[in-house]
Amino acid sequence: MFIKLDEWAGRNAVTKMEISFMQNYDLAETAPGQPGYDYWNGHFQIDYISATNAIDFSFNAEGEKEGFTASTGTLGGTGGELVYEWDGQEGLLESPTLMLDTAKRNGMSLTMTNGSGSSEVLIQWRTGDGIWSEDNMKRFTIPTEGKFTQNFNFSDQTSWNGEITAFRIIPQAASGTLKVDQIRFKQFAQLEKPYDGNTQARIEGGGLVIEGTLNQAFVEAHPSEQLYLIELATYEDAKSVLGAKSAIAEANLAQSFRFEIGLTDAERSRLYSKFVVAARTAEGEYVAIDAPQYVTNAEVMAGNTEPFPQAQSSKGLQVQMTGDAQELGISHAALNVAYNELMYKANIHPDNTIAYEIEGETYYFRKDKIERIDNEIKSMSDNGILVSLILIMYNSKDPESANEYLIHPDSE
Ligand SMILES: [Ca+2]
Repeated sequence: MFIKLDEWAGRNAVTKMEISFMQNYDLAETAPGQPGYDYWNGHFQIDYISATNAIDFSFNAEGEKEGFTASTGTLGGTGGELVYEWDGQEGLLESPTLMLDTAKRNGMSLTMTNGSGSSEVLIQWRTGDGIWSEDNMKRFTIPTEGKFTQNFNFSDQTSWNGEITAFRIIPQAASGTLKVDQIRFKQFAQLEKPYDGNTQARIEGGGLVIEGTLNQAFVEAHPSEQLYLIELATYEDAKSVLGAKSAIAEANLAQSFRFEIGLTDAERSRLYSKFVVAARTAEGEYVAIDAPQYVTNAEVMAGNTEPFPQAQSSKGLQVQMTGDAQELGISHAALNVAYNELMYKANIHPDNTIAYEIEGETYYFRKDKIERIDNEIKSMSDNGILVSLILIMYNSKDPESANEYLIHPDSE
């Protein structure tokens, strides 16, 4: 609650403040006998009262700077904006004293015009200890022209903690103007802590190489430690499963690292796996240094390296009747393929089955369905039509099909 006193002549001679509430000032919604009808049953608490010249950080009162100060240059409140001009040395804007609870507000939204020419701005903050520390800063990229509203999210900053007592806006230029139309403190979605390194996975010399780099600061903070390579299945969520995994390789924790592993694990190919490189906390928990990575150059394994064919024209259709498609003279066609119709869950119709073995397991495809699709595709591709397939998994409960394993139990 803000009580504006600036136009009150007595504002410089306040000796006592009394706060009271009016009882029963409006009984419109209160029936006789209910709490509040003839007595107060509520709770009244004041957390703090501060005398400040901050109004609402909208800077809409002409000439009002709302308690902001500048280290150099000129500062004024005009046209609904806090206008800062500086020239010759780097300046900064400093807020009045605040009492901002970081548990309730993890960022701010600024509407401003950046006339500094720089595409960056630093926001610095001071907490209860009163120190302007280099640790209490975050750099943001901002537009260099036009008026914009941007969210400045500090939820990834461990030093945005406790009570913020002031903040600074530090433009990254020796001269320019900054016009601040409005500042709002807000609660944003939690930002993920940025990763401390980066990783790539690729096929090299018939094996797999997972290599990358770590930030210098991270390396210095973890002397003589190890990095761990962890293999995950496509569907596994690194955050929830990492703790239960064992590393498949280790390397020294250094600014650059490299793991070399086989492309297969016994019979199983690792082409569909994703790889996490992790360090360990003092408690022994894995901490990923980058997001999980897939192999990025699987094409080096391809048996067929013909270039992708070019369609003769842009004319194309999603096709139901392949005969029609040919008569219409299209150059490419899309065919729906109902994947739920393609497999048996066991070898229950050997006369109508194409068995396919991979990684020691046999899968049973329905021969009639596969041959039908094959015929449809061939009749079009023989006529120079480029065919694309749309794989669709219908939620069919055919008890002979493998659908109970193919359809996710939570799907709708
Ligand atoms: Ca304004």
